Amino acid sequence: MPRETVYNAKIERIQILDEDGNFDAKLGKGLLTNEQVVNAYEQMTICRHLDEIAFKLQRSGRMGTYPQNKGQEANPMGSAMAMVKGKDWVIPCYRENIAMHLHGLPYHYILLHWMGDERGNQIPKGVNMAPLSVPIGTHMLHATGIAWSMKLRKEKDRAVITYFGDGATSEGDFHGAMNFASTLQVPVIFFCQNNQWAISVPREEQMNSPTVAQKALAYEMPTVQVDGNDLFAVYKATKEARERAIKGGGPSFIEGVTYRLGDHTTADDARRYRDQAELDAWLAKDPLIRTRKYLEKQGAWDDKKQAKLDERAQKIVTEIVRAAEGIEAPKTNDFFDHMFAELPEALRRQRDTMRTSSLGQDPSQIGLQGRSAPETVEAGR
Ligand SMILES: Cc1ncc(C[n+]2csc(CCOP(=O)(O)OP(=O)(O)O)c2C)c(N)n1
Ligand SMILES: [Mg+2]
Repeated sequence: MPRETVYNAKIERIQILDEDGNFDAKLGKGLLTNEQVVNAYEQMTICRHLDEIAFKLQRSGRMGTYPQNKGQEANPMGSAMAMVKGKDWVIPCYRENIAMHLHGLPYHYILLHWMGDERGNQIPKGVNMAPLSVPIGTHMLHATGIAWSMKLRKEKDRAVITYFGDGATSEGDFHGAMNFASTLQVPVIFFCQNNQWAISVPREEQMNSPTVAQKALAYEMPTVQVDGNDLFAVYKATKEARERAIKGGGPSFIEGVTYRLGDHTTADDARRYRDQAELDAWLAKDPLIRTRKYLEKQGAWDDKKQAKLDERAQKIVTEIVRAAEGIEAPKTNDFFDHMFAELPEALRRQRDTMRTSSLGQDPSQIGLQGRSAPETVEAGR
């Protein structure tokens, strides 16, 4: 038996706009108009303002917890621009505020989610999106399922994009979603935001492969690595993946290499496990600075425009916070009203008595007659 190579592979990396604002005119030709880039820059700036305010809301006790998007904005921005609002589906993780907003979710829904208000997860009708997902990896299966339904229903010209982190690719759910998507050849784009960290675990400890993109090779999926802080590269890769998907070419994988400039969440302090030098190096690669440099070179941006934008962003963010905090208080009955078509008897009693123990729910029992139950009876409950 001879020895022979049965599989050869290579992973391409795309970068069009580097960190100094240099633009690869050949690769980037005709990709985005200045108007589109200005709009993207404005969106990313508004998102950054919101991010900073959300952090302060948590610190001042007005929000439970919050994961900053800071530094990663070009990934969701460039990719969401390449998808079609109202047609495609977006299945997010929790660092894709811009993508959710661009595809129709009002920003205050995201704040409500992190304030612990379920209404933040109630996606408005007509918005093709799942609520943001904190359980790592579970939602990628939903993305594959939605794409499968598109295929079964013979819905042309639609695709799904799902976002997840580098750490999520160590989950079994990730591999299940990838395998089903590949064997069924469904129109889904797996977009990994490789931000180098899974809470305090660095990428090199999380996986032995030098790229995340190569994980898709096992599923025979077209796969590419892009500079995830480069709006143009992200847009190009996603556009190509979408075109392939709607032509029946099946799923694709994109690794957007970026960096989490903030802590994992407001419950974390990244200074305890990562070097300031590493953070400084990535601060210089910030997608907002880079996009602004590009626009300035194009003569499409200046300090005056920046000052106006910052002022506008502040007003917009103030309105978003007002909408979230101004929402009427939920009714206690809401707990019961949205889960079952017909409320089971035990829950009906809980609702009517606001007590959870079967003893307390029965008004004929001592618990509701103002007398406390004997120790021995209570202890058995
Ligand atoms: C199923 C599951 N396991 C563990 C956790 C706890 N957890 C929250 S975020 C996180 C790390 C995720 O890292 P990554 O996928 O790289 O996303 P990032 O936070 O870097 O954007 C973990 C382990 C969780 N939320 N869900
Ligand atoms: Mg990560």
